[in-house]
Amino acid sequence: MAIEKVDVFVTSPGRNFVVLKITTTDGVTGLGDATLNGRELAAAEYLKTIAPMLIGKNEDNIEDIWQYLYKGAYWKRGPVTMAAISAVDVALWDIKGKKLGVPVYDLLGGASRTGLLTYGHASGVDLPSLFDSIDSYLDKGFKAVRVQSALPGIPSTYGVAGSANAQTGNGEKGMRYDYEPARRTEVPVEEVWDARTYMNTLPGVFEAVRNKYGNGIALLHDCHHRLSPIQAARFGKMIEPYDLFWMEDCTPAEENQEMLRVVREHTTTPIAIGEIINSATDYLTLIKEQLLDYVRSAVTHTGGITHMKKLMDYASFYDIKSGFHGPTDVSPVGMAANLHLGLAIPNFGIQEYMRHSDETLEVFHTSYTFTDGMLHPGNKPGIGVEFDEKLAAKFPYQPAPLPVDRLLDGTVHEW
Ligand code: GCO
Ligand code: MG
Repeated sequence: MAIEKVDVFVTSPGRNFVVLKITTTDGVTGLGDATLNGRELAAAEYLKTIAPMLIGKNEDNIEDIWQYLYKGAYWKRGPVTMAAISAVDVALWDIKGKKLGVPVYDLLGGASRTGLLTYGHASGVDLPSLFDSIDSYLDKGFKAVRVQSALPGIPSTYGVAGSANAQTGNGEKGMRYDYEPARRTEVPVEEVWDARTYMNTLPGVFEAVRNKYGNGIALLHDCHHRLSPIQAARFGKMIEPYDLFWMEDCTPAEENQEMLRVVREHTTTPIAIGEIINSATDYLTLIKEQLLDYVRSAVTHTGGITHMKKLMDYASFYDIKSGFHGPTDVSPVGMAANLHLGLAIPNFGIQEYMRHSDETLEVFHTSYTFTDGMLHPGNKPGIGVEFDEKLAAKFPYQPAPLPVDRLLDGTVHEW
């Protein structure tokens, strides 16, 4: 009973993914996800560096292996380290579930609910295309929808299908927003950002959406780190009448977390933050001072199930809920890990869900289900995902860095 083999795969079925497979001496395998969008090879190299250290360790001792990788590295935290540790951690939970014949959520205390409220990504270059997009999500059964809109005079902006670089997708009705494979270049493409245009446009968009659809659906929005604290405070206040479920990453609070106090003092619009925060330690101030309402981290970027469970347990004492990151750059393995944890914790909030492309789903066989706007991880032992290595080998890595943003005067800005 020991770890015998550690394999790292970088594959690109529709987009790039980093997959870890751990095999034990009795032939049980577990999968982990270390995909770090635009920096995939760095995460894969980190895994290759730690792989020999895992051989011979008892796969049952998940916590000890976590501490060994985290404290033992001397260099703590950071996205590459935490994505790699996460992949090992999820693979070990997968193995434990398979060995015991139970789904991972059972190991985490069992199901706290019957399914996970899920939101999809609607967007439009204008109101009619936005309404079409929202309709297509409502038709699929979604009860919560993220709303993103193009900005007049700005050629393409984050989150909007149909703007310059988005792709159409997967036979789904309407356009689909996803940065890969539209952006396969070694050097990032550049986009333009203007906060004034944004703040003048978005409140009217939310008003139009509420007028058309009423108050029955949950609406979410991602500001994608683009506002200053005082702009975010004003924006949150401006959109209060439209009752958003959350505004996400309103300001880049991962560096100066105190900035969120300014936002909090001015608005009751709920705050979701953290998709690029990668350790529980980095949430301590945010949670203790109640500067956020939803934790946006993904299991796959934040040290795995072991670490995220601790983070969410701490958050639960402050009534702060989960809103785990679930874009297509979280692989189906990472997505399944999010779902198992989300089903088990008492303070689940909502789960983001962008369906992966058909190509991706041919390589990763999932057992999670989507019914009536709710996801469920399924009841297979472990995390319930299988990986077709042979097929994966047919999709070699291609560089695909995320875009870089500049202001109208050329200044580099958060994307
Ligand atoms: C989201 C995110 C993503 C990120 C992407 C970067 O809320 O889903 O903001 O769209 O931009 O995951 O890798
Ligand atoms: Mg986001």
